[in-house]
Amino acid sequence: MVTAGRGGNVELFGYQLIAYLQTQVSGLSEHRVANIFKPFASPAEWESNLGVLVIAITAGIFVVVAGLIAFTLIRFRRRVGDDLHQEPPQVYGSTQIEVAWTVIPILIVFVLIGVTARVIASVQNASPPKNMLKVRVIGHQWWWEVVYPDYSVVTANEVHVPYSRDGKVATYLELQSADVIHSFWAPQLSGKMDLIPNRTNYMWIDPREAGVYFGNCAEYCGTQHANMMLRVIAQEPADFQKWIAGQQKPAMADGQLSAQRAVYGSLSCVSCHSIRGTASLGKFGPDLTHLMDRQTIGAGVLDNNHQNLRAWVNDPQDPKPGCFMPSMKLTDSQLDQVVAYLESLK
Ligand code: HEC
Ligand SMILES: [Cu+2]
Repeated sequence: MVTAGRGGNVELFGYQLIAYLQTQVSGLSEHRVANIFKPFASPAEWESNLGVLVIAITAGIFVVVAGLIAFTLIRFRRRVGDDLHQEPPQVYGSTQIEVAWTVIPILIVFVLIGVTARVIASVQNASPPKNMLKVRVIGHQWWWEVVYPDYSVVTANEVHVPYSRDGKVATYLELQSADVIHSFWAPQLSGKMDLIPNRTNYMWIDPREAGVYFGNCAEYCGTQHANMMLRVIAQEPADFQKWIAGQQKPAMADGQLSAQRAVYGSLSCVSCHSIRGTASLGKFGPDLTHLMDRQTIGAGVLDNNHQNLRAWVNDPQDPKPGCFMPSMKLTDSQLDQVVAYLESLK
């Protein structure tokens, strides 16, 4: 479901406030703190504008109503010397006032319905530009499979796309699920869209600036839902082409590492993970063909570096309890060899 017009929601306001304070305290970039009021793509911008309009209208109503209440409370308060046995003048029935307070709210509601419907329609009905890139995103408990069907590329948790300064390039996402319902949300690029089993949903994004846009699963999907993070990495179109060409290559087969590769190949990793160009053909977990290209491990739980990779392979249940990769109980030397092999997957 597209959530247009998320403004006026107390919870979100709290989230935005915290996000704002985080940027101030930590000096993190704005992309990292995914502020819906700082959109970087058309759908997000239209929705954010709508949110601001809704907040402005409802804030206007709030000021008028709260102002009248405050005025009444002060102006007509009980004062010393008031005769408590005498009723104030009673006023019954004013057609004019009743018509006004019925018609004005109805008009406001219809304006809000109208602008919201228009934004939803313009996001849904946008026709794909000629230069569109197709990316299939498949939600898994608790990671994202990212497929480029036109390039035979499969990766995980990071969606590389070309950026589009003039709106002439856009990425169309086909959203599917391998298990339960998830929801794709990169707040600075677009609204939320559910990934539903046995169904394909669509959304599109056209990030305007190169950079990393942070997102998360936005539909509770089990214990590690909060650690189902994603990154949209928008690149200069030429850099994107370079990236995709690199991804199309099969896995590096460094002759020096044949012993290490053999250790990996002898373990049951191969029944869950694919490494293109090898006999590791599992489909249950993320494709590892170009693992070292990724910034994180475990859908954002750990930065991708030597220490963390070793810790992950040693026991993924420690950084990500409940995740569907078991601790493989490797010996120290197996661990060293497997990690050395993984680190060659550039
Ligand atoms: C039962 C299936 C299964 C087995 C066996 C398995 N894995 Fe995994 N692996 C997974 C799943 C599922 C994930 C994704 C976990 C998550 O992020 O929630 C994963 C994630 C990973 C990741 C992180 C990938 C990324 O991009 O985040 C690495 C690296 C990895 N596995 C390596 C291995 C190695 C090495 C072995 C063998 C020693 C192995 N796995 C055995 C299922 C498995
Ligand atoms: Cu999810």
